[in-house]
Amino acid sequence: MRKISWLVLRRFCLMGLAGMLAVLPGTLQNPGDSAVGTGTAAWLERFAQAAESREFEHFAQAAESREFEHFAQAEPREWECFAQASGTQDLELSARTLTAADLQPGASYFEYQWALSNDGRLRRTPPSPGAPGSLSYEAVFFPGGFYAVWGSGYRSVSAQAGVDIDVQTAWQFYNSTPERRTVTVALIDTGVDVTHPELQNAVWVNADEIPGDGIDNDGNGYIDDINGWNFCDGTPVVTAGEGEDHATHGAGTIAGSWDGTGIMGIADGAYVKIMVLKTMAGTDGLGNSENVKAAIRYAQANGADIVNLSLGTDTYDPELESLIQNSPMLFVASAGNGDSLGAGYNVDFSPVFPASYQADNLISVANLMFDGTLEESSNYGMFSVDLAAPGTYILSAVPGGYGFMSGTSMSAPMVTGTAALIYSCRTDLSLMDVKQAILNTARPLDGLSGLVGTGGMLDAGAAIQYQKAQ
Ligand SMILES: [Ca+2]
Ligand SMILES: [Ca+2]
Ligand SMILES: [Ca+2]
Repeated sequence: MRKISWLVLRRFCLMGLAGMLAVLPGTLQNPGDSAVGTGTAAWLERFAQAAESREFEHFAQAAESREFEHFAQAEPREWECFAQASGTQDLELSARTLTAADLQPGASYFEYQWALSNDGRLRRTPPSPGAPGSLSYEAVFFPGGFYAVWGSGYRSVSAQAGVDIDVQTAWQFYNSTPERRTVTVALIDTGVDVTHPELQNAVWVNADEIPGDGIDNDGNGYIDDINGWNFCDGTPVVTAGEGEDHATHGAGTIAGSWDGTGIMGIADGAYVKIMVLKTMAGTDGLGNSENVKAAIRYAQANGADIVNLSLGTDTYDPELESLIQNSPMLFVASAGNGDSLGAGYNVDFSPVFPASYQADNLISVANLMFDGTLEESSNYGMFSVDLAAPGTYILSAVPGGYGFMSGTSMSAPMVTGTAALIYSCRTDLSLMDVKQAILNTARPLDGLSGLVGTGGMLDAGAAIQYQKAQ
């Protein structure tokens, strides 16, 4: 078999999928994030085998004939790959994903976390013109070696040193403060790998519930809900085994362990606890408003402070809006990943919910590229979107390992993690103060001017030192 040394994976196609499904009434979804990482090894193997056989031609032809739905339902990752290959005659197939050689067990991966500390070395090559009829591609270079190439159509980007959330200043301040408050963060999302070494000590535990006895010990209406609830299946099993890279990744960004190995979460998992509320099912991460509303009610009734909503729909639900507006919790929502062509759009005019709901306790987040501009696929809006945060080539936990993912679904957890870090050590601030701290200290960037309300990006180092106006 041909040696696989590159990976072709175009975000465009997941966008297409998201755009197609977004019109279904009442359908919520994770807004089209793309992903590659150690968790995708099985898929890569299948891709490699298919590429060696007639099967690939079959898939490519079928994709051209627009049997997209079939592939979306059957094998989304294959669909994504084969669909983007359609129309090509001379496809160069090569793939290389992060391996054990790149990410040594026990090593720190902090240098890969440009969102937290950007030294300016990360770059994306110009798309190669390629041979006629072939895909062009670009490589993404991290210090220590490239990890992947992505599909055509994206501009060349070189990182700007310092375009990061300045987490080190935030941690320095955090470590200088004497008080800690326990903060519960509800992740309304897919399930989470709660046994992941990055997360196992940061998962919320319902202290009033005895797991596995078939009794609702705390009388909250949910039997054996020890880490949260699976609203898709009506069970306490929050690790259900599919599509869980999405929420596991977000959880790692928020509270990945500070143990010197793997990634660093923004907040301290010793005090910030992840309540897992699975509402999004399948590898595509699809859900509905009823489950999201039930999850919000659960979060509020069981002590959550902050709710991360890396999901969206174009269907307005007044009950959901009212539920958010009248909640004491702070909500953080993704602005969404653009249209079917992967182009970000203005959600002031074409709203994405919950990001476009008008609520004092809601922060909506766009995706910031590592050169300080808005990512091409990120939605925006002066009235609906508050600020941008890093969301592209984000390394975090995925079931069984680590992976890079991109999208506004990765941007929202940056804000959620920062809010949790601040709220845990700034016992003088309310959750609404924390929102003001984050918005009032957003770092203005020319590339964000006129696109998001603050015209700026998340600055955790500044936000954590925010002084309330007297
Ligand atoms: Ca219970
Ligand atoms: Ca029980
Ligand atoms: Ca770690």
